[in-house]
Amino acid sequence: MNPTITAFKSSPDRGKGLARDMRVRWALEEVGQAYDVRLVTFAEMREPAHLALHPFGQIPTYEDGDLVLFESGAILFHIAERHAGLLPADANARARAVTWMFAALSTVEPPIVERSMATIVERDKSWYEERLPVLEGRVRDRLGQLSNRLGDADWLDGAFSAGDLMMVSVMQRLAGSGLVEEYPNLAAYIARAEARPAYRRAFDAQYAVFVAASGG
Ligand code: GTB
Repeated sequence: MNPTITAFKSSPDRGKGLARDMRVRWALEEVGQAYDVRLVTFAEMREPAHLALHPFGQIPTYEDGDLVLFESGAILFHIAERHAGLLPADANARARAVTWMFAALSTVEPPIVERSMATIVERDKSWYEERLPVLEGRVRDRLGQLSNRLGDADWLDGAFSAGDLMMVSVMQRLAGSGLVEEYPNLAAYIARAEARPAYRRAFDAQYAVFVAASGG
């Protein structure tokens, strides 16, 4: 039996691959694990059947036999632990890769999401023009630090790992903002990750959902 993940039946990002099922799809593609997808509407996400899988009524979830997981970080970590390809064999290198996963989720993603949410829900507020530069400053702080650490390397710590997958995923939400382009090594890092065949397969699979939902 393949694991089953959930994803938006109709993603608000209109096929751009920004919803968090994308990082799970990408991880599964990287390790060569086939998977099934159950598409859910916003209404279905509030129903008891989905809340039994995800207490906060969100996507993605992950089901494999008796195991039910939510939180993209926990799901990615589980996939990376169970399969070769996303975490190094060496114990210390493995711990560092996990550290980058946490850094992506706890240190880099929050200011990016805060900025993104402001552009969606605060655009018509009186404070928006004043607040946006503050939020973008916080994003720039993190991108600058990450850029300094990455330097000329291809990946954050040796070979591509779950840490890179998560870090690239969180930065993708800045697409169209122009912020990543201020750090050419980060822009190249994201492009390098997006050129991976596993990423392309994952992207195409979620894009096919958008095409189908739009009647294409
Ligand atoms: N911490 C959780 C995780 O990492 O799994 C967060 C999960 C989460 O935020 N899920 C979102 C969700 O289910 C979808 S991915 N939202 C519905 C709800 O809360 O009711 C976040 C997302 C949504 C849309 C875009 N977009 O349109 O660009 C990007 C990202």
